[in-house]
Amino acid sequence: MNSNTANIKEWALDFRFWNAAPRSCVNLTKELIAMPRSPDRRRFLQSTALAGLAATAGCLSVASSSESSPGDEAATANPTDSPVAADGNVSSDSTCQVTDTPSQLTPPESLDDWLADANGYDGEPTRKAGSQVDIRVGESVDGEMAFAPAVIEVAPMTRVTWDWTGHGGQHNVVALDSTFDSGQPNAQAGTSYEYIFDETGEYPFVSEPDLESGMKGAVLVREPPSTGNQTVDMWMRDVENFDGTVTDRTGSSVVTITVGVEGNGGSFGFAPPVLRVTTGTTVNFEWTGDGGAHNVVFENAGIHSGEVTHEPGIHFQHTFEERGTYRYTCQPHSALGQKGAIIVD
Ligand SMILES: [Cu+2]
Repeated sequence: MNSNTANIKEWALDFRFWNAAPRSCVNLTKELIAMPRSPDRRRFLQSTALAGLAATAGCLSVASSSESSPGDEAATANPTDSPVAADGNVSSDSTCQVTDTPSQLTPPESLDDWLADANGYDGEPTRKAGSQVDIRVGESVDGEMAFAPAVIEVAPMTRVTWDWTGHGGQHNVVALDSTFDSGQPNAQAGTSYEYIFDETGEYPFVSEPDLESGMKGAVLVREPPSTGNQTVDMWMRDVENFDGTVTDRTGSSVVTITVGVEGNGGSFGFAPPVLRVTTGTTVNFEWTGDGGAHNVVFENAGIHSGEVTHEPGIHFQHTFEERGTYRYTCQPHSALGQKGAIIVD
């Protein structure tokens, strides 16, 4: 590690320390947050003057930029460059040097306990199946500022983008384990920060100015649900109302699949999403009437319900005489993840 990197690390430690310090340090904290504390911080400072910051992991872009220089320069900034010169040597100011105060930004022992008072979180992570997921920064929930959704579950290699609403003052996005850090708090609507999660794990994060008021959340990176049937797993990978369960109705002569249940960002789900039946079973597809007009189109067997419809009721049935793994979708909502599968044994 060269000395510049070491400096940056010290900055990072200093900032955590100061930010967690008592109220008497408020003014100093304000000075500090205008200074670099990590490579990302430096990147952010540079990017404030640039538009269209290149979209790489851990990049932040600011909507109000006035210049139109390409963002590549900032995105590829060498993190070992000398930190931006500080006007005052704040680390020599002793008013906040309470050396035993632990940083508040350390991963919690129990994530569930830590999330218990997260604004806008009901205890159930929101599973997001796409490769790109957005979180709003500064959503008013019961009068409190929240991330929305506060807690998401995603698969590895998902790109998560935090989008500032501009509401509720200054916010930032900082992982408790320092995995990601959007830089200094910002109140500008249209600001965004993104990070690509390539490893499974639990990543709690906060908005530092709102640390005490519950504006926090977590990204839970988990392998996608698996049934053990690879064809099904691949097909269902982007289906949010699928949790890996195969509903076993083998031996039933008639089974109903509901079309237009809650899921995939609206009433865009089939239920049960994955069904196991035996040959000779008739499957009825019953529309709820929710989520607009749906249809049912099978990928691999020339089976389909025909025209889309939004009317409640059973509009389609099929008797499966051949074994196989059948995949189907609703054409208008396929991209949203309205998909299902039937395993016929
Ligand atoms: Cu549909």
